[in-house]
Amino acid sequence: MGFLSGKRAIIAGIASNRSIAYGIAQAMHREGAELAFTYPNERMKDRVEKIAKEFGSDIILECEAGSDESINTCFTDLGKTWDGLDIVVHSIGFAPKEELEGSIVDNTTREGSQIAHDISAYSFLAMAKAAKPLMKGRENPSLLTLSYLGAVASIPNYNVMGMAKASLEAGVRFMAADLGPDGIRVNCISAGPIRTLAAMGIKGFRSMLDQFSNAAPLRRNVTIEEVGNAAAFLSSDLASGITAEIMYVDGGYSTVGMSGINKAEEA
Ligand code: NAD
Ligand code: 0WE
Repeated sequence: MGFLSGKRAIIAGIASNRSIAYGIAQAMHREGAELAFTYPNERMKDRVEKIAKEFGSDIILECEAGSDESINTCFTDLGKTWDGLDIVVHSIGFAPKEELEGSIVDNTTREGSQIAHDISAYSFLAMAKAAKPLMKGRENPSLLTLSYLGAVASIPNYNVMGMAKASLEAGVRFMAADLGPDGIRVNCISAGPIRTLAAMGIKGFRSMLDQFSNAAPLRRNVTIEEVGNAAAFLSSDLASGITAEIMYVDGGYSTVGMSGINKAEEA
């Protein structure tokens, strides 16, 4: 019996089988959770439906992170199928592409900043608001979101997304304080860079992966399977004492002040 058997989870943010949310679905499915999935718009519906089937699920619901109506309808409809909910996974991030290159001071716009914060940070709170009635009174319910090192340290080109992730991580702490008395835990995984759709077309991503694997204590990149396993743990009764946590699944990269000899020199 898996450590999530009897748990019901809704997963937002699957776009492909390379998505971090896909790795999370794999791990949660393996550990016995029942899964529901969201898609942002009609264009993505068929893809998500196919992936849901892989995990034995036919619960797919529209959830556009920028719309309260869409988010509320999603959870109201989920409540018609499930009488309770144990796990919410928010694996959504977005900024207009032009915001993610060059000088943050020159290139960030008020509108771009609003979009980045709305979709990447506020939407986690909006989903918590809508999910709360279904989660109250369950055993060890929990919310989980995904962040990146750019929340706490500057990274070339990540720019306004770093500001949005800082807001997301602060939200994790405030939401944990607020929902803790109801028994609801709120946690975050800060993942190392992974080649997903959201990483496609980011200039120099290849060299970022190389830099990362040269400097990280584990001397390699991390996978969606590894993030998935940590997510399954944090969402399980095994983590019943853990809330407001930002857990790094990054091979130790974030703790290195200066990296040692690189791979080329090691060889
Ligand atoms: P991905 O492209 O597979 O997933 C991003 C998801 O966000 C997609 O499913 C997309 O549909 C969804 N999304 C975007 N705008 C939306 C909207 N308005 N409404 C609803 N959904 C919307 O990429 P990923 O790398 O798996 O990203 C998942 C999360 O992980 C993001 O929060 C990202 O910031 C974070 N993250 C990614 C990396 C990385 O290197 N890939 C590292 C650390 C954290
Ligand atoms: O959070 C992310 C991805 C964020 C992201 C990516 C895109 C690309 C397509 C947000 N919005 C968009 N909008 C688009 O139109 N990551 C952690 C991956 C990532 O993105 C970077 C990175 C890393 C790492 C962007 C610049 C620098 C590093």
